[in-house]
Amino acid sequence: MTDRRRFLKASVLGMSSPILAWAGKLTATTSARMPATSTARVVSTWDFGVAANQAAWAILGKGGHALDAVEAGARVPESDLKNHSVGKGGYPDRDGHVTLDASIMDADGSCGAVAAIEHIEHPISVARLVMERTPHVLLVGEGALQFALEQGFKQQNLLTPDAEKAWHEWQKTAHYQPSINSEVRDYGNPGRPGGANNHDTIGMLAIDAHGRMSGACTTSGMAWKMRGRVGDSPIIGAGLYVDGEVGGATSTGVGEEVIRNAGSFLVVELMRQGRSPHEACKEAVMRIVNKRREASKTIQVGFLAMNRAGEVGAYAIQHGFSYAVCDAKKQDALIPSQSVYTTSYS
Ligand code: SD4
Repeated sequence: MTDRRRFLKASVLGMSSPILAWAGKLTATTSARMPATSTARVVSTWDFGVAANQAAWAILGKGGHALDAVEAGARVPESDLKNHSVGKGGYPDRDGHVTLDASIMDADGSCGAVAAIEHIEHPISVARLVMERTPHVLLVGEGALQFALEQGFKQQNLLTPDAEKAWHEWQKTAHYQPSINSEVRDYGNPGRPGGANNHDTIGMLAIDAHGRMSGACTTSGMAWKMRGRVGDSPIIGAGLYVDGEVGGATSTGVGEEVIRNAGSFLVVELMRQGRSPHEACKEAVMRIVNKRREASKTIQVGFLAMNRAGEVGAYAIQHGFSYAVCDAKKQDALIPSQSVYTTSYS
């Protein structure tokens, strides 16, 4: 257990820390009332969101643009070789290929994405260039790689020895069956000790000091997936959606369920209708659960949202989802999300 997790766990038990008091407000049944729009803030999924937020804050704290902030933040887990769910070091598909998905979106609806791109460490930066330098939204596979190389990105091997070893271990018992639900054992464990199926996406949302909102999402997708499988993360409206007039949302977990329900778009539309970020995330999660009661017991989906006033909310199917919040007052807060199932699955 990391020091941070230990601290959070101790805090949850002791209910004494100021961070927990703040977190408690954020995770109350309605989102906390947050400072005015002009106050910069960045939020990210999972514990590795803390480091990503700090990179984003280096830009936001100086009055920089939210778009630059989320790109810089997303690049942190993309380069973290210990993170087996994002970027370089990510677990491969069942044939041993590391394929990456990423999307980026700005307040005015501009967006770009890449799916199933290989050999490029920073798909989020390629996604940004798809947005800025092409007439398209989404490039996939070979074409995405070709575009990245044309733009000067370097081709490299993303399959690290650790990830390759885990893939070989998986092959011993998996009978070539693509993975989809096995991650729940780790999601169900708040400590998530980093087992072979430990798997999460980073989704980030930022508001800068000028009130501009942007979002980013990047992942290596489900470990041991079928070759060619693409999840929710690069699909605008599924893994990420931002509307500067309302707010933004992003997701983690089983992408197929998020895509089926146009998850992040749904969260933003619910906020447009007046729901708080927390209420909107909860309603989107319940839409998935109510459609697939039995299946939902063994899968994880989590949504994270922030509205244009800077209010933050999250909700997940399984216990164990967390999100990081960073602003001028606090740089490293990690907050447990509420969930449908409140006890550990495993
Ligand atoms: C996907 N949503 O590819 C991503 C993966 C993920 O936790 O978030 N896993 O479906």
